[in-house]
Amino acid sequence: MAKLEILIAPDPRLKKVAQPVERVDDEIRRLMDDMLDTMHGARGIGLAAPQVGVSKRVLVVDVARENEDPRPIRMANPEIVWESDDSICVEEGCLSLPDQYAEVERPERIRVRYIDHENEIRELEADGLLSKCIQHEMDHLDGVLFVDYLSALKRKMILRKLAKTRRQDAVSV
Ligand code: GNR
Ligand code: NI
Repeated sequence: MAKLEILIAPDPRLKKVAQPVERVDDEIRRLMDDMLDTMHGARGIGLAAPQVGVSKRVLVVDVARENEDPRPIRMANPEIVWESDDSICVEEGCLSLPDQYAEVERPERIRVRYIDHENEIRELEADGLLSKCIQHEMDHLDGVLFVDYLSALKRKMILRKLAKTRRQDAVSV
């Protein structure tokens, strides 16, 4: 497995709508494994392919705690087939928006249909952190970041701060 570079906002590649995969073959399986490696290395609980510059509808999540056995989930072409009427507001972070956090309201429970790493169609019902994380990753496949749920002013402040940090990093190396 290989670690990939995680794109940081603002980056136009994070704003694109990703393409469905035709089938999960060795190339996609390898991408999923590399994404899990990258995500675990960055101590994240989820990662979507656009975050590593691949415009495909592929995501991985693992909400196991560090003292628990890993529980990786690999998904291609995920679709929400049901969501609960009740929603909850939880603070989110994003590996593409380092050190930025904000509360986002989303449906509490979802049922998602996807293609797994063996190219089988599966369904999964999720609540709690897993539900939040899958929805956050699915947003990435449509070019949506959690800052897009904030006011335009808050979003601009966060993106300007990140752009400035990147310019400073660029001169100091
Ligand atoms: O690591 C992550 N933590 C997190 C916390 C609350 C809600 C969503 C997330 S996903 C994030 C990793 C990431 O950026 N995935 O795209
Ligand atoms: Ni994210």
